Amino acid sequence: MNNNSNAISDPSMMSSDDIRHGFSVAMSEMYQNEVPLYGDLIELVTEVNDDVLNTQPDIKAQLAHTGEIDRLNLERHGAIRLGNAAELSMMRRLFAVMGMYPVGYYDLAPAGVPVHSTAFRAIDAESLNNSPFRVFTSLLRLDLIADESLKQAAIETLANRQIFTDAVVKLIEHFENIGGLIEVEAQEFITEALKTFRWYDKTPVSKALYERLLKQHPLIADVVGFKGPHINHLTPRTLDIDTVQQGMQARGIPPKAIIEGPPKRQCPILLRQTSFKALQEPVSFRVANYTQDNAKNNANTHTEEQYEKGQHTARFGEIEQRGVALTAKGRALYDTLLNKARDQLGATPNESNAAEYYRILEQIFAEFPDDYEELHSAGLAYFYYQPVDEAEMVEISDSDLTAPEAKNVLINLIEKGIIRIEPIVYEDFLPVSAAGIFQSNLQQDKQSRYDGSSNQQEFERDLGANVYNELELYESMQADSLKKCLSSLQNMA
Ligand code: OOG
Ligand code: NI
Repeated sequence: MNNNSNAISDPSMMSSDDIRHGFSVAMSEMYQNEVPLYGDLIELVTEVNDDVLNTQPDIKAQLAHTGEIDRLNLERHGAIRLGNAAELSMMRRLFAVMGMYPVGYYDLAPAGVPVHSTAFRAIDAESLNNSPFRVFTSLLRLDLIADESLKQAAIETLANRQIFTDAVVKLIEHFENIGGLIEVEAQEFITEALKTFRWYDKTPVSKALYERLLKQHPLIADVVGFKGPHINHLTPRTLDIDTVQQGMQARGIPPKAIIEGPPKRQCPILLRQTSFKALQEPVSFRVANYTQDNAKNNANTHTEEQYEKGQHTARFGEIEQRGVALTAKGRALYDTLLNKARDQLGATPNESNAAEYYRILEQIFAEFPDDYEELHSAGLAYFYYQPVDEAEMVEISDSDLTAPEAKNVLINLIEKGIIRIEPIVYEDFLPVSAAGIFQSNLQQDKQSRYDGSSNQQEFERDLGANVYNELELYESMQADSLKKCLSSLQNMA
């Protein structure tokens, strides 16, 4: 797998980072046209971010040190839902053209959402800064449907659809053979790939089948009932999610009840998310089902397919605030505290108990250190190590840095102001939050859960590849930065 998307030797080839960037811009334009409220949300987020950068110099300096400042306005993720293994594995190959690889495994079944998921994204620090675009990609778990005849109908419907154009498949194969695309090919790739993600309001299924699917689970209707995996939301990154949440209401953008994830903190951790509620959109359900051949063979046949009107609720907009990535130890603490807060609330957080939920959350998370140096020394979060430009140089010998004292040597250098730590931003997702986002947009209040056990191996088999472990990626980003930092200090001394 070509992980280093910048290392393309042939200069006529476009870098995967540039293709991803072009695709992400085109996708955002398309979605603003399809869902104008998303455009309003972007305006609001841009205003709030500019305000934070102008009034909080520490945050601005930190984003400048990590290189994130340049990507802030480009930043977004999207989400799609796929129907079967063939779709998932071709999607993996499509994303690989753009330097996006599957990272992490999320099992949503315990939270009552019949999917399991991964996130396609760039994996090295430089590529992420060039374009952080990610796509949360879910695969429907039809094995969790108990109704056998409905399951069969769903499987057949999915087998009959082709979500990729012939042209994009050819370009993917060409990319795999040659190792890159030249600019015109890349442009065509973007245009053709986008067709997979656009909205088609004419359904390939009848209203009756759609309604049976809907009753089983709204998510199943959203996947099986449509021609393709329409992008269901895009999500810009904000530096102040609480302000955006309040601002949404004022602008007539209806927000979901609560912000998912950790509470508001001085040093943000992981990911906080909220969304505006999904729109009710008009769709046309197929009535007659004349094939092309029928139409040709019988001149009297009415060649126009017939449709009846209906509606569907699926597409929305989301915002996220990202914080530092947590180590396994930090993540375990996060999960424990989040569960404690939810147990104490004793219900799914919603409109009626939102204030109470935030109060409990803040009180329980008081236990989570809220200071970068403390998070670092306690081994709870990942950081970049950077030499401080104006610092007085010291001599560090390699033996100082051999375990187990190395961490103390480092902490000492940080205290002396010789090395600076900067948070490594969390690039991934959170299963409990994701379930909350799904649920708030599915018009389904009942909290169900599926007991079918989580199966990463099955997911990877359907994907046709293993997913990357996100913790290993952060670990190696941190280790790389330490190596660079120390060698530059040693050179200066
Ligand atoms: C995906 C929901 C999860 C997130 O940001 O956690 C998600 C979906 O609704 O398909 O996007
Ligand atoms: Ni999302």
